[in-house]
Amino acid sequence: MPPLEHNWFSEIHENLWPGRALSLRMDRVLYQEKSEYQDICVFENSGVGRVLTLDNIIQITESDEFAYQEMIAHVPLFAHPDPRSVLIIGGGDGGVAREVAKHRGVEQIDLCEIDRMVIEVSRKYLPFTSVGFSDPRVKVHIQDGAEFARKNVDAYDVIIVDSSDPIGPAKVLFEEPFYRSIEAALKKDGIMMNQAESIWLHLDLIKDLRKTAEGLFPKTEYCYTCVPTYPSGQIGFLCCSKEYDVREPQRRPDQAFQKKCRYYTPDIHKASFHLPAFVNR
Ligand code: SPM
Repeated sequence: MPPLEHNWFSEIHENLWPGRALSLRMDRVLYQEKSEYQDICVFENSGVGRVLTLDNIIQITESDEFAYQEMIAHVPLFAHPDPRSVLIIGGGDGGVAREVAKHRGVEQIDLCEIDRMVIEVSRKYLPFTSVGFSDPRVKVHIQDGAEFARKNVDAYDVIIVDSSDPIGPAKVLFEEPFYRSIEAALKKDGIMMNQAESIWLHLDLIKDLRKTAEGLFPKTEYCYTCVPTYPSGQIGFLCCSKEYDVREPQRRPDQAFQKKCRYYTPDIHKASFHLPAFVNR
């Protein structure tokens, strides 16, 4: 249960972001239960709308979720010339599926989420993201993502790992054996996009992840987006590719597609790979 102090939620985590916390007033708590894996809470805040937290960590807010979901989906999908099969690992709120489904050429969207309750709660309280589940191409698998990837070799053009932070059920998704299974689950020119934390908080973790990925993929790059309600306001992704240079979109969104995006543009795609000097060093 989130720490309640005069109805304020504070995202306190001494290991992940010591000594700091973003606070949001809980104007109305819509849901609060413990699943088999984690605490799940949905509340409303007058400034940022509906908020989903897992184990007291903000996963999405209605006001800025698009900045994350669009980038984790469209960067790898536009970096691939013809993505047809996509696997989403995690993504139980449905927002990444919503974005992937915008790509008409994609024929198969498998979503593997370990916690059924996250999907059920999102369907009920977060219609703006769970709309992603209504696309007929989306097939939901309630399973451990690492195991699912291991069993599906040479199967996907793009794999998106929309995980929570590297603690609890998501910890394994930041480890070498998981990266190895993803490499094997991708086709010979496949691309993986993995939630890879903040340059302001987790440089060492990013360095380690990149080292792991570089041992397996010929091209590995870090790109980022701005999410004001995540600690530090910034979150990045590791984009690992077997063939294409992911920093350049291989295709451009047409006008109709671009109209549906609030964050992604081809220029943002390219810009997101340019990193500050202290990170490059
Ligand atoms: N579909 C959206 C799910 C969000 N997954 C990522 C959540 C990360 C939350 N912590 C951010 C910490 C920033 N370093």
